[in-house]
Amino acid sequence: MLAGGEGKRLMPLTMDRAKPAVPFGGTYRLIDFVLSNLANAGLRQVAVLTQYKSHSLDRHISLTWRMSTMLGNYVTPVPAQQRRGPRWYQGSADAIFQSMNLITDEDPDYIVVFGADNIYRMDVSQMVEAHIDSGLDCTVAGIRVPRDQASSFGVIDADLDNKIKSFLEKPADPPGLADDPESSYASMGNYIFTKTALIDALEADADDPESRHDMGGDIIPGFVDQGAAQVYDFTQNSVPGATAKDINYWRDVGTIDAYHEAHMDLVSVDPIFNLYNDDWPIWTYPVQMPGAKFVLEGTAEDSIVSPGCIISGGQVESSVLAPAIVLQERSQINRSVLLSGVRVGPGAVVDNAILDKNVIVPAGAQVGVDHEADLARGYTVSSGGITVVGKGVTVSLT
Ligand code: ADQ
Repeated sequence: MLAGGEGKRLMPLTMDRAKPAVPFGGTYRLIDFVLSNLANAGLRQVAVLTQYKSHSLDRHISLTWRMSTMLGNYVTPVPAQQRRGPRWYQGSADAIFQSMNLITDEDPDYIVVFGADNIYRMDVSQMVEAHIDSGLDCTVAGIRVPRDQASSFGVIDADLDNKIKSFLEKPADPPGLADDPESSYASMGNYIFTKTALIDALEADADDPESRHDMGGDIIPGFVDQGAAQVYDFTQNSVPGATAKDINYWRDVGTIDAYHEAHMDLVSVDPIFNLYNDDWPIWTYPVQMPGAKFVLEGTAEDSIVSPGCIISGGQVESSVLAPAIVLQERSQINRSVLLSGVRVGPGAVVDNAILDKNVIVPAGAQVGVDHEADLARGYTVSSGGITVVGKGVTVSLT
């Protein structure tokens, strides 16, 4: 698993944590989704390659994802190895290259290389089967996305039997599909390789002075050039308990707007992504806190409120509250995401905002109501109009 991404576009949420460790959905971290998909599919020998600000990620993995070693299962964080001299990983391919001893020690037939920062459910074993059946060296998971968003993805052109004809990493002007010109076929950043082919490709890449050592930019196009790559269409995948709405839901939450929007997908009455599917659970660290408490006419509508929260006369609408948040009388929280430990004082208003851990919104303060005022106070405002307040900040009144 690749979990060393810096997540610059999620700043300030990634100021002190790796992108896969960013909290999501109240009680989860982004990495829990892919690890749940692997674990539920029976793939339980997982090395998580970390690098950037990995402390909270390491802690989360070792607390949450301990597995029985007696059965040969493990999820291990692997810090940057600096195997090729004193330098960090240069790109995602270099991360795997430098951790090659993990592959040679285990000696598997196939290697599943997945990204760590997307929200979705997937039965990965179905993709493994498709890879084995094809006899090809490389399988890339693909999904249709609106063409105007496709330039942040690898874009695939495949023929009718799924063989990839071309792969363009983040093209400025992404090609549309023949049967749907306003959509493009995007790589989900999830790959399966036949072991020997991956080792050969990584060794050749390591010696190539022109390469940026990136999986999407260098390794996948190399397999495509050799005619050795196929696409696995995500719409072929199904997990038990999926709803008509959330079957094949997949979101890259790499920007503030996408992160906020994916939270809104959780909280509608008929959710676009259903966290409550027990047939394909998303696992995380269990919160050791009492249930959320509502007093003094505190209410929450179309919202997720995590354990340990006290809604003391506040009003919450279309929002996601992580554990241990306290809202005081007449406070209003609307279309917002509050991370753990946030305190909101009497009469304060939080609208279309993301408040990182332990932010304090004092009595009468407003966030997300006036973007000029938010920017003037040093908060981030996304292009989609979402205000983000960084960890531990006390919001000023003006
Ligand atoms: P990006 O997500 O932009 O595009 P990248 O930043 O390389 O690509 O991140 C991919 C994964 O690798 C993430 O899980 C990240 O945490 C991890 N990663 C990045 N650098 C790393 C490093 N040095 N060490 C360890 N892990 C690292 C990719 C593909 C696109 C595809 C999108 C889908 O390149 O083709 O469309 O994912 O989201």
